[in-house]
Amino acid sequence: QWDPHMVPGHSTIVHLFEWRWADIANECETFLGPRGFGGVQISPPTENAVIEPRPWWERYQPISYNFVTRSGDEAALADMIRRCNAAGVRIYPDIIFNHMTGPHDFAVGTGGSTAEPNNKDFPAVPYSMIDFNPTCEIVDYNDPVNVRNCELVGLKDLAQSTEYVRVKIAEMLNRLIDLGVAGFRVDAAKHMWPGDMQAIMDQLHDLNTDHGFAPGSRPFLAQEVIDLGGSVVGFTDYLDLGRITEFRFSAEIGRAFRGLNELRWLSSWGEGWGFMPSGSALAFVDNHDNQRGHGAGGGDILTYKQPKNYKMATAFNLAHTYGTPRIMSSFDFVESDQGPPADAEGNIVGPEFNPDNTCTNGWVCEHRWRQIHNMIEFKNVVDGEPLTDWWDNGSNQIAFCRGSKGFIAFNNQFEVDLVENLQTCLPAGTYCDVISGSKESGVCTGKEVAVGPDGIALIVIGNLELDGVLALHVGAML
Ligand code: LAG
Ligand code: CA
Repeated sequence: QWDPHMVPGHSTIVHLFEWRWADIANECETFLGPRGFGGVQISPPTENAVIEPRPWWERYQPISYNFVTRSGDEAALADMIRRCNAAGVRIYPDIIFNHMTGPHDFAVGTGGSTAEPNNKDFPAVPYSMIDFNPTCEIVDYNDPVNVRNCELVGLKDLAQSTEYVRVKIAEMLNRLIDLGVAGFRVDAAKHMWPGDMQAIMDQLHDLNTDHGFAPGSRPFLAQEVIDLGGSVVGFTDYLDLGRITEFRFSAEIGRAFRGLNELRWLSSWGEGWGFMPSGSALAFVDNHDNQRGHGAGGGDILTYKQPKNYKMATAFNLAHTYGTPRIMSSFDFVESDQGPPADAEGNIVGPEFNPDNTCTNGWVCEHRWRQIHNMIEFKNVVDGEPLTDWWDNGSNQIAFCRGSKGFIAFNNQFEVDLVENLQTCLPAGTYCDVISGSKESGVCTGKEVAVGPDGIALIVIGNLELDGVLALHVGAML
């Protein structure tokens, strides 16, 4: 299902990677809801195997379907979903049902459940040997049977072809739907047969009308299918089920905003680049895997570690009409396996906030960067408007309008300023650039731009400025 069921006036999913449920509830009420964010992708809520020294990826190793993790227990999860929905923010849990935890003789979970993974014995679900595919390793990505029925990095591969396994998975998803989630991010979808996934989805409840969903609403799906083109098992198998991660978006936007591909080529961005149809795509600059070299996308993925380029790429994603955008919100890391900020007992230590809204305690909180959350507002203001009036300088300076409601310009030209009279498509007046500042109490803390009666304005982005982007919208008219 393709509709994320967001509340009118809201858009965009933010992945609050490894956040605790209680912190997400507060974030919905104090920041995300008031600023028009559409929803949160949350880390997996199902109990996972405890792996020392607590890498982030232990959460991709389920041991039971109890909702108890380092992010909190079921009561905290339920409270968070209820409060986020009340704040106008939807919740999309990351769900792992391709596999259970991997090659260990004995494992203990974050809720105290135990399992003998090598014997495929998971009494807390319960699953036993007959619920798994025979052991084999994924070695050939051009063989659909190998990709779907063998083990991904040694993780015990569930047989979704059996009715018992389908029922256990559907029961778990239905408990989340009844708690009020709007849909799911489906981990490792590429490693499951589309027909088996369909059979599971057919067992799901409609979304819970007590949380404001229209009667008959079906759960949104963001299926994780890594497909950079040219593979035998690709996204096309999953088009009938729901949205799909468009990894070529991530790889190509990274190349463009690193200066490895001229921005002028972005004039045909989207299907024109061979991407999947806009209505099928989840569009992202980076995700929790490829920001640290896991998953796919190559070495040119942009992350918070390249802030200027990253803010430009994110602004482009949020200004463009292609796909449903998801933005990443990270914890700071040095090692790719490193887990979230935690105390000596391994309890996650949540973020605290500086006066300028940014995070402390080891959390990066890209979604709280002014240049990013102001672009969420831009996206909401220009909702439904077409992309028009593309301009470029034949190289790395570009601009476009969103109908008569928004205008954005980028300067990625090496050592050259952008100084041009450009068509903004906006009504005449003075506007606040929401990248270099914000409109606060009627005053602009950044650049002011005067738009003439013909819609033309002098646009200036110096090549040494902190942000190579300038954005105007009718909500930031002075
Ligand atoms: C995904 N999408 O399809 C997730 O986005 C990705 O983060 C998951 O891998 C993967 N599928 C399986 O759910 C992550 C890490 C892996 C990690 C795995 C299981 O990227 O590195 O594997 O979660 O925790 C780890 C070790 C492996 C080991 C395996 C089993 O890195 O070396 O073989 O655990 O013990
Ligand atoms: Ca599988």
